[in-house]
Amino acid sequence: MKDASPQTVYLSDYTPFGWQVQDVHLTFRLAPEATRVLARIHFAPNPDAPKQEFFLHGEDLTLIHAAIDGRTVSPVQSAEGLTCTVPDGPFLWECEVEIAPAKNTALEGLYMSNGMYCTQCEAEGFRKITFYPDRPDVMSVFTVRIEGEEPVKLSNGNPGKTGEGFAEWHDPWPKPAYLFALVAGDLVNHPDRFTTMNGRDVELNIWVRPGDEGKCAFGMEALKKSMKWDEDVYGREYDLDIFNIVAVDDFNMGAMENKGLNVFNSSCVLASPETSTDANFERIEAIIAHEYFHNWTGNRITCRDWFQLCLKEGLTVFRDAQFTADMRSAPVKRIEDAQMMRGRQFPEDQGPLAHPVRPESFQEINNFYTATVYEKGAEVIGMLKRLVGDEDYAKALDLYFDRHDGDAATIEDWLKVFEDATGRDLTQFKRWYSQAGTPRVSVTEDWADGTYTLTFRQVTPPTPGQPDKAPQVIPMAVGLLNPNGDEVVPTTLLEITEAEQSFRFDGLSARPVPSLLRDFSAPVVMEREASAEERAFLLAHDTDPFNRWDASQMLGIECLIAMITEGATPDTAWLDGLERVLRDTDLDPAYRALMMGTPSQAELARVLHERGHTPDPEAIWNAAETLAQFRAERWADLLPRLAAEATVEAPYSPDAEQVGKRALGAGVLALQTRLDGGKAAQAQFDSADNMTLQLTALGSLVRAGRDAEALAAFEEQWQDDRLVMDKWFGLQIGAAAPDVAVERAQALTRHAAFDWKNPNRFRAVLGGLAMHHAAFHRADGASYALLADWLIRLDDLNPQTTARMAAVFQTWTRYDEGRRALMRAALERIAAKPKLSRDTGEMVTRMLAQ
Ligand code: 0A1
Ligand code: ZN
Repeated sequence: MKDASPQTVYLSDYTPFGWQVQDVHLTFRLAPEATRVLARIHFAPNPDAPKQEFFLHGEDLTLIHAAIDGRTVSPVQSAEGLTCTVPDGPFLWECEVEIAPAKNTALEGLYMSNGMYCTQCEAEGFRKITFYPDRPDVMSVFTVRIEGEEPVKLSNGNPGKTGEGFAEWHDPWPKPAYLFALVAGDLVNHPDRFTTMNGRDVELNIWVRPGDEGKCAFGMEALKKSMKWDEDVYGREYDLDIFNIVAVDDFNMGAMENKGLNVFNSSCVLASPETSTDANFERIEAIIAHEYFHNWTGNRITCRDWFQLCLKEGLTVFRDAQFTADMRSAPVKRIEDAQMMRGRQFPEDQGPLAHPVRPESFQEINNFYTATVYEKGAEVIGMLKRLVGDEDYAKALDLYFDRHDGDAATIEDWLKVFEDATGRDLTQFKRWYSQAGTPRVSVTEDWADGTYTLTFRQVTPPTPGQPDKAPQVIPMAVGLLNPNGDEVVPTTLLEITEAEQSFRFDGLSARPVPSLLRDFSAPVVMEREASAEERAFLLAHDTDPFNRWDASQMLGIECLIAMITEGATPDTAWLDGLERVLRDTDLDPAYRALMMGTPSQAELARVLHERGHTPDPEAIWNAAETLAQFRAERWADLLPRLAAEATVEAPYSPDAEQVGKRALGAGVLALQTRLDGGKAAQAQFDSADNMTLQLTALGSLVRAGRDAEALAAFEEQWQDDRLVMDKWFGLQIGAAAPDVAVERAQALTRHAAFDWKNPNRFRAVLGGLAMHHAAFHRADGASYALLADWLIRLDDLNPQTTARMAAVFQTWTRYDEGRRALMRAALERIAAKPKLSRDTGEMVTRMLAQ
């Protein structure tokens, strides 16, 4: 029997829409409170669909008039849409509705941001614009006319006629409604051009509010690099005469790949050295690439239904990761991706919100834009590529683009392409799409007569709705080192397919030290009782940069866990081994900066929980502080040397080399501040000529509790820059001591510039608090209560952002009884809110079901 809830949608219920949409003509008469949308749509019966009632989605629309083939009709309306009697053959549907973009605070459909009209239609926002079969497998050619006084009026495709008070656009590529976009406002552009591999001359623009023109150059370069890379690496060429990007201040997510008209959260496109950090620059480059790459993986080949979301997102994240690895450092990118998986996806996969990469049911699709669909979805593609090899991956992708261009495809289509291109049977591999949960892989070794045997066992713990799991295909990249540190078996890919499976290595002269899961070759947890000596050996000798880093992380975790659970002192053998790595000037500073980092406190809580302990956030905080102080003192001689290496003499550039140096410098400054009470940080703050140095220094001053003057100076300097002020709001919570962070957050919610309706600002403050492990889990529950208060308040206005942020409670069952009760109470309070949105309702119900 199905879920009692009537709104649950199931993958197994998929039925094609009964009509094809031959073309769509839309006219928008813009007005903030009363925009009129006129639609003329040609429908024809779909021969491949079962007979069905004619139903069009529509929400929050005032129907003014509807006609079929010129004759007025009176459809039956509900909260979800309308039904209507229609002719047996093809017909013309005409419809006029009224909507109020100025009142749209949910930021879905057509809304206003700072006086500018913009749209967000993924996943199901188009139904708030007009009545339509708002599903990704219904694709059509759109022609759009925008009428309004705004100087700039944009939509998808190529520009058509323009004149006094109107602009027309035509998109020749059939697309689903979720890729529709419209923007109108007082905007200025940063223009450029790109010539494609077959000589198409493409006009490029980044459109921004007047005053922001100076922050577009980096994004434009990133766009051109992305266009070139997709041609060089995937053979994919751009397919319109124009490509527009628009920066919007109020946006629920990072950006959106609307055909020919990408809309970006301004934080993900605007950049200047004075106002953006290195991390901002890197993120902007990656997101511009991601949205651009969607043109082929998402737009030209789209998803049949929303259950297939990973088809476009997993692949596009995988492609943007390849791009970043090519533009910057591959090992650094791989380590950052593993950190992301462990920090964000593993907790999801191991908690009440766990779901397969391709979910099988949902109530609100907006709740499934998750780390599992995106990041694990990308990891699954990475595994596939490792298994079939680079050449066969390229063959399979060529076949995918050839076979499915213009389709709304499924994961079955995707896997079939690999099967056909390589002759492999991917039946078992497909479990990566259907089974939720993080596989745990344990390993035992055997050594006899020159033969070394590794025996792996895999278990995937139960997840909601999936008590039993079958073994998955795990590509395990392994290398073997001799006791003298030489690599005797270079990276070899073992294919684990059984619950328990052994692999033999013959002809070895000595018992080797294994380097397992090299390059993070599968998104699994390795459970291996390795000795500290063995890890220290890998830290010193492993040729795999990921595993070298991971050896240090594991030693760090063991060290902190021993400090927390046994009151041990810090592991000096680890720190000395690490110091040797940090002193190795042959190693890239960016890599050494990552090496210097210790596991996050949330990560420690997760590992403690995995090992059967109840994490104590205060004890974790104290251990992390003690270790940091210990490192600072032990490395007192090393720090000035690293600081010198980290100094950049050249003018600021966000290139990989400079970014690496500054990252190393930031690690040094954090420790230095513990020794000098903030002197170096203050000097850096006073002299900084770029935001990376300024913000790093401010963070250190906040951590040292010497921040009053610097915070005031920073506010004074940047009060007119929204994106910089988001950093100011976030940092003074994120870097604060746990006992003051919640009061700070509370005070900041009363600050005149706390515009809680802006998702970036809301996230800076409330998200900043939730990301601070020790502060969020303060034993008195003050943070839980504050979060719940604000989520309840935001839910009426913006369900999507509320629901996403509610996930901060997903780990609630890991903690002690007191905290559990307080978090449960917070969740129950949210659940009890009158008129709770479907988005938030689904999230809290899933979390409380545990
Ligand atoms: N497809 C976009 C992300 C996105 C998803 C949903 C949105 O609104 C509900 C907005 C953007 C991407 O992957 O970049
Ligand atoms: Zn995407």
